[in-house]
Amino acid sequence: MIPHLSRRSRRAQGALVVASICAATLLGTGTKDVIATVTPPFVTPGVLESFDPDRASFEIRSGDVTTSLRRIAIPVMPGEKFEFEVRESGQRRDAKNGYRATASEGVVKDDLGRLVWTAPSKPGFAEITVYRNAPADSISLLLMITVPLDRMKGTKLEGYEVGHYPDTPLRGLASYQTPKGLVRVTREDLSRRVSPHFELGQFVCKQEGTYPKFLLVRPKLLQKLERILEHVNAEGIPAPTFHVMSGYRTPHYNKVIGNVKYSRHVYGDAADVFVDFAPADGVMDDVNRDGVIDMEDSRYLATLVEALTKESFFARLIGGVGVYRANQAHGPFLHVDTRGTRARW
Ligand SMILES: [Ca+2]
Ligand SMILES: [Ca+2]
Ligand SMILES: [Zn+2]
Repeated sequence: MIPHLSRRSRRAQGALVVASICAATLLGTGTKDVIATVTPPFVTPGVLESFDPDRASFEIRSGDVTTSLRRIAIPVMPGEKFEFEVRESGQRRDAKNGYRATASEGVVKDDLGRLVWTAPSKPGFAEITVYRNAPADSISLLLMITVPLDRMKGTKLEGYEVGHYPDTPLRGLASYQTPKGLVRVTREDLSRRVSPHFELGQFVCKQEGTYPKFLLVRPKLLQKLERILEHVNAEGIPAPTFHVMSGYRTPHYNKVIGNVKYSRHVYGDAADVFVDFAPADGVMDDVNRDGVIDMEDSRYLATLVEALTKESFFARLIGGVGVYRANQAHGPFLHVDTRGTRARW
């Protein structure tokens, strides 16, 4: 026992032990949706005081993505001209303001603060770091140079089953256009950090198959997950990351599991997530602290997301929120996406 813990914390620690035993036993009786009972208080408020949102005091803007996260992954096509700018207090900044940018491959050209970097012709990963001198700060961009989808042989990309994207985008919407390329992922790439609290491996499709695998993860989804995670921690629910039950899905896998054709998962901006820290047992934690793990925990996470929609920053990440109950295959979870329009279910 750590001596400086308060009596309340000690009690809570004891509860955690009890809870982990209970949570390991799935209940076969009672309410169908309740998968486990726990002894409250299940989650100790403020356990993860060390949670750091890892945001810089300036922003990077590229296209419709504006972010202050100190790390974010962005997919680009081979040879694509990637344009971005540095912004602080709503103004574009450049070298005169003490900013500089370096790239692991190639050079970042600075045209009066309009920064341009040309992606290599070979798929893989590259990194751009933007530094500010005083006060010292930086943002790292992980550029994921994708493999063009026109290199598919039948329904496969380098032997990996991708399947068919819908022939026409839903209602002609740009967000439902077939992606131009997918990120090639080897086993070594799984631990690549795509944002402060998420790794590439968390978004790999759950389908069978050997490496390399292919996926897509969009920066807006990462921004949304990071903001929700920050808010969850601020509410006293300890979560170093989310358990991503399902991130990217190939159209092939999406069809196999019987999901709707136009699922946001195949477009790389949806994730089915839950908090799984206390205990980390592959099942949602009792985040609403009512002593049971059920759909109400998903619903509670949804209310936290709802509260964020009032923020102008979060409004740019608008999309779907779906609350799911447990079944034989999985515990309760929350679906989030950034489809561009509001959707709730
Ligand atoms: Ca858990
Ligand atoms: Ca609960
Ligand atoms: Zn989903």
